[in-house]
Amino acid sequence: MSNFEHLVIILWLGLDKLVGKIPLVILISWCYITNFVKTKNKVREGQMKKALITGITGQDGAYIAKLLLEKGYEVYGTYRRLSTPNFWRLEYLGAFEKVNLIPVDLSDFGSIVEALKISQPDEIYHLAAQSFVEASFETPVATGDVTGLSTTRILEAIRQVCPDTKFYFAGSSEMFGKSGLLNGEKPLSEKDMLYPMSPYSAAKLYGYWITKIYREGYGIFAVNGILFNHESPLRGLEFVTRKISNEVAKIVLGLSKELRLGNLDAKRDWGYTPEYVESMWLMLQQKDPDDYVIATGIAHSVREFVEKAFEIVGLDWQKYVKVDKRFFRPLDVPCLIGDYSKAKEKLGWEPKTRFEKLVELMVREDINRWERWLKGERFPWDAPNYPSENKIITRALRM
Ligand code: NAP
Ligand code: F7E
Repeated sequence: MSNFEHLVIILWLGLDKLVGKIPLVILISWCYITNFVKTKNKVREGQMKKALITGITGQDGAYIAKLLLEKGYEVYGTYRRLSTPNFWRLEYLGAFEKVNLIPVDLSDFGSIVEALKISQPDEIYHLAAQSFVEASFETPVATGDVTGLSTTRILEAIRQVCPDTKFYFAGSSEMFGKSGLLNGEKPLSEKDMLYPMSPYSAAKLYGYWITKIYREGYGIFAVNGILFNHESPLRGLEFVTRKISNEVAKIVLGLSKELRLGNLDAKRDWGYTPEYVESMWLMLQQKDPDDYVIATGIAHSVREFVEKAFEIVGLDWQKYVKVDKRFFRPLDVPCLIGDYSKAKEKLGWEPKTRFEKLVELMVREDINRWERWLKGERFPWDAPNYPSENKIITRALRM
């Protein structure tokens, strides 16, 4: 509905007591019907932009789907067939019913081509990946295929089917790897050396370079977002921030007794995901394609995250946290801090949510969810189905 239509309804509400409810119902129905017709006409006239999101079921995929819907896009998302459906994030954000889903296997070139033909997108956000660094040490070959090589499959499909489509690749701060250490904890910019320290970041580096090659070789509008860690209540439970916020919530409600973690000394530059997906969209609205670092410019250690999370609920973290070898990695980037000045200058993008606020909003949301759960309320949410990590035999346990 337009602002004018909202205003009319508010004024009418004032008159409602005088004239009764029937005219109000007619007016609201009329506004919704005209709005629906306008939207349909926009699609028919080709004014409405179309976006295709790979990895729409993940944290970033769900948030960018919501953002694009709010901007009036027609949104398509690819998903992979799983034995148990995984649409909880889209449902949580109220976006599930509003997006179009296309089954795609990223190892299957034909299914990617089909998805481009069905959606005819103006913009593609390629977010699907085996995104967990620790798991990439367990499955290095599969990670290379889905996180790295799938990027070439999509770019090649764009080149063949829709060369005017704009393409976003989800690059990662992990690509800087050892550079973070060699730099003496100086914030890293687009000009710094890329020096991966995991099969995940090596695969991302491949995706990053193939994106540049299709940009320079074929003139495709292809950009790399080099995003530093970004978190939210929709973050996967295996990542350290959400693992902490979820377990702190359970401990304070008497549902758990301890939190087992790996390297507490690692430092990361943690930002808030809804702000980071906005930067992806901004990158595709520029006149020319380019690559951008997105970060907050400040890093904190895992230990600091833990301290802050327990402080919020008034508990002493040292009584609950146990260090467990299983969660160490054969190689771990010690410190990553990003310099986002180019994004600030060219995109007008800046982070808003700082570390303390981020930890607090994640812990409070997990407490809220467990409280609702304990009262018997059922809603789409990952934690109740999450298995105990005690059964997981990681490579680090065998080293
Ligand atoms: P996420 O929550 O782990 O989501 C990953 C998405 O990829 C999910 O939709 C997942 O589908 C899909 N996927 C995984 N393996 C797949 C496969 N073999 N075939 C098809 N789809 C597959 O990750 P995220 O945090 O949203 O991150 C989005 C992207 O940004 C990823 O490429 C990640 O590497 C990159 N990135 C993330 C961060 C960060 O801090 N979040 C920072 C830099 C870069 P299922 O739901 O079916 O598993
Ligand atoms: O680890 C340490 C761990 O798994 C952060 C992905 O989105 O961001 C993410 O990758 C740090 C590491 O994220 C535990 O060793 C300690 O040093 O939350 P994480 P990540 O590896 O930084 C980048 C930018 C991406 O691109 C990735 O897709 O925390 N740590 N103890 C632990 N980590 C985990 N997961 N679990 C622990 O128990």
